[in-house]
Amino acid sequence: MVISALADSLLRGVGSVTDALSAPFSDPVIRLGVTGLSRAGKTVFITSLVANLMDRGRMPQLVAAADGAIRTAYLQPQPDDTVPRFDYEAHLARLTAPEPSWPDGTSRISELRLSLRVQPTGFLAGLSGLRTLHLDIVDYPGEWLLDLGLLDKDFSTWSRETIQRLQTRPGAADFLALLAAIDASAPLDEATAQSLAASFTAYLKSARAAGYSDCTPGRFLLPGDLEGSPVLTFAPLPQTAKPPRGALWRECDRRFESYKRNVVRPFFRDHFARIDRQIVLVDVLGAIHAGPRAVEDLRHAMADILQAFRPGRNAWLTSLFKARRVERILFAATKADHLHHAQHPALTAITAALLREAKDRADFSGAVTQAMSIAALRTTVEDQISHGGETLDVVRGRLLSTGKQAALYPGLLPDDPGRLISPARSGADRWLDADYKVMDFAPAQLSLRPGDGPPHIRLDKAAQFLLGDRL
Ligand SMILES: Nc1nc2c(ncn2[C@@H]2O[C@H](COP(=O)(O)OP(=O)(O)OP(=O)(O)O)[C@@H](O)[C@H]2O)c(=O)[nH]1
Ligand SMILES: [Mg+2]
Repeated sequence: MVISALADSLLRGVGSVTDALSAPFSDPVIRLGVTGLSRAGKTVFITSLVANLMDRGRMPQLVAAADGAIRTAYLQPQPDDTVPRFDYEAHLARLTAPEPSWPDGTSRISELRLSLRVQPTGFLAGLSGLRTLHLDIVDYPGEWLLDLGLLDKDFSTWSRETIQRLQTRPGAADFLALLAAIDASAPLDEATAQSLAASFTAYLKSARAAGYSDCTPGRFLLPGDLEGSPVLTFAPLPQTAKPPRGALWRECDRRFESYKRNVVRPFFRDHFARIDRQIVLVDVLGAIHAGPRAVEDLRHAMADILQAFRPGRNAWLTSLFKARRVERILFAATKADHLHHAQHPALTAITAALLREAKDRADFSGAVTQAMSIAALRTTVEDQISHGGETLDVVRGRLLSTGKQAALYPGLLPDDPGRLISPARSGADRWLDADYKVMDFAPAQLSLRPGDGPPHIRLDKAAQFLLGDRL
C-alpha cells in the first residue's frame, strides 16, 4: 500500500534499478502483449501459439523452428507473482479433447512464461553455445486500452460525450429514462448510484452485443475482482450547476477520478509499459458480418486503442515508457479459417485499411507494424461446390450449434477495401451489393502426429514477425 502511494516515476525508477542489477545474471526476456476486443480470439491464440512452439512440426515459416535452432521449449513459473497465470493446460485440454470446445471468456489479465533453448545455426553455430530466451506472454483485454482516453478527461467532459453518444445507440433507453428521473445535485444515495451503474453497465453490454466496440469504462464490462466495488459504481451524469458537497454528482466525479487513479493508471504502469512486442487481434470478419455500423465502430475503436501505442500523445504515458518502446506491432485479422485462402489477401487489405488512418497519423514511435490474416486454430477444410452454374470456394466445418458438418460460403470480399469502408463511414445501414455470413464452427476433432501442434493458418508467420529476429 505504501508502495502504491509512491509517484509513478519513482516506482519505475526502482524497477529499472533492479532490472539493471540482475541483468548480467539473467537470460533475455521478450514480453509479448496479446490483446484485442472481447471475443477477438486472444485465449485461443495464446494456447495454440504455445502448443505450436512446444511441438514445432507445423511452424515451417518460423525460421528458427524450421532450421532446428529452437532445441526445446518449456513452461516455467512466470516472473510476476501477483498476476494470475494463463491457464494453458486447461485451455489446451478443452481444445484438444475428444469432444473439443472453445475456452470460456476471460475477464482479467494473465501471464505465462515459455522458455526457449536456442542453438544458433549457420555462421554463428560454432561460436556460441545454447542460450535461453524467455517469452513472457501477457493476455489483457483491449477494452482496457480504450480507458487511456479517460485519463485526459474530467468527469463532466466524459459525461457529456458519453450521454451524447448514447442517444443513437441501441439499449440506452432505460438508462436515459433513469437519468431523466434523478436529480444529480441531490445528496448521494448509494442505492441510486448502484441502480445507475447497473443500468449503465446493461447499456454497455447491449451496445457491445450490437457490435459496438467503444464501450468504456473497460472494467464495467470486465470487472474481474473489482465487481461491486465503489470504483465501478458510478455513471455519466448531466452537468448540474454547482452540485453541493455530498451530492450524487460530486460522488460520481470522485469515483470516476478514483477509477482513473486506481484502475487505469496501475494497468498502464505495471503491465502495458513493460511490453516489447504486441499482437492486436481483430475480429474483422465478425464486424463485416454485423454490418457497416459495426465496421465503422471497429475502425474508431482501433484508432482509440492504437493511441496507447503512440505515447508521445500522452505526457504521463511518455514518462512511463522513458527510452523504451513497443518494437513490433502485429495487427491480425482472426478466424481466417472462415474464408477460403483465395480471399485471405482481401481480408488482410481490409484490416490494413481499417487501421490506415490511425497509422497515418503517426508511425507508432518507430515500431515496425504489419497486418496479417490468421487462424490460431483452424476448424475448417477448403472445398469447392457448384452452385447455379458457378464454382464457389467454400470452407467446411462442424457447426457449433448442431454438431453437424456444413459448408460455408461467406460472400466475396471486395479486393478494394474502400468498397466496405466508404459505406461504413457514410453511415450506411447495410451492405448494398453483398451479404456476408459467418457461422460458428466448433473446434475440429484432432489426431495430432507426434511433434505437431494444433492446425492453424499463418501462426508461424505471425510468430516469425513477433519473435523471429530474437531467436
Ligand atoms: N474458427 C475459428 N474461431 C475462432 C478462432 N479463434 C477464436 N475463435 C472463436 O472466437 C471465440 C473467442 O475466442 P477466445 O480466444 O476465447 O477470445 P478472447 O479474445 O480470449 O475472448 P475474451 O476472453 O472473452 O475477451 C471462440 O470461442 C471461437 O468461437 C479461430 O482460430 N478459428
Ligand atoms: Mg480470453
